[in-house]
Amino acid sequence: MALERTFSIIKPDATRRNLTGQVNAVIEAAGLRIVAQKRVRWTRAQAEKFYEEHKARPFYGELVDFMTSAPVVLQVLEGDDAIAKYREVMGATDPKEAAAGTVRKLFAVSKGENSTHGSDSAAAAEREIAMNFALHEIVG
Ligand code: 3AN
Repeated sequence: MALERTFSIIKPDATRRNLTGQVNAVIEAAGLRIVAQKRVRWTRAQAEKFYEEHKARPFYGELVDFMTSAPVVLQVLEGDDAIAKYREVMGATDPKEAAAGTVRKLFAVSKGENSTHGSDSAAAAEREIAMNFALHEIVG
C-alpha cells in the first residue's frame, strides 16, 4: 500500500447544514488524515476552472451555480491508498446508489448536491491539490 494524498471538497449542501464536523468524523474514522483544510467561498471563475472537464455536460451550469452558492471546505487527505479509499468513503455519486455508512448515503441530498468531492485518479489529485493549496499549507 502506498501513502497517498487526495483532494476533497465538503460541498455547499453540507456546509449549509453545518455538517463539516460530521463529514470529517467519517473521514477520520476511515483512517484518513486531514493534512490541510480551509473554508472559502468560490468565485464562478474558480468553480468553472475546477470543473472544466465537465464543461460539455448538461449539468455544468447547475454545478457551477451550486458550488458558488455557499462556502466550501477544501481539504487534502493523506493515508494508505487515500485516493481509492476516499472514493469508497464517499460512496456512489447518486446517494440512492451509495452503500450504507458512506458520506453520501448519510448526508447527500441528490446526485448534484452530494456533499463531497474526491479526486478520481493520481493525476487529478495532483492537479486539484496544486490548484487549491500552496505547499506550505499542507502539514503532514
Ligand atoms: P463524482 O464526483 O462521483 O466523481 P462525476 O465525476 O460523475 O462524479 O460528476 C462530477 C460532479 O458533477 C458530481 N460530484 C456531481 O456534483 C455533479 N453531477 C454529476 N452528475 C450530475 C447530475 N446528473 N446532475 C447534477 N449534477 C451532477
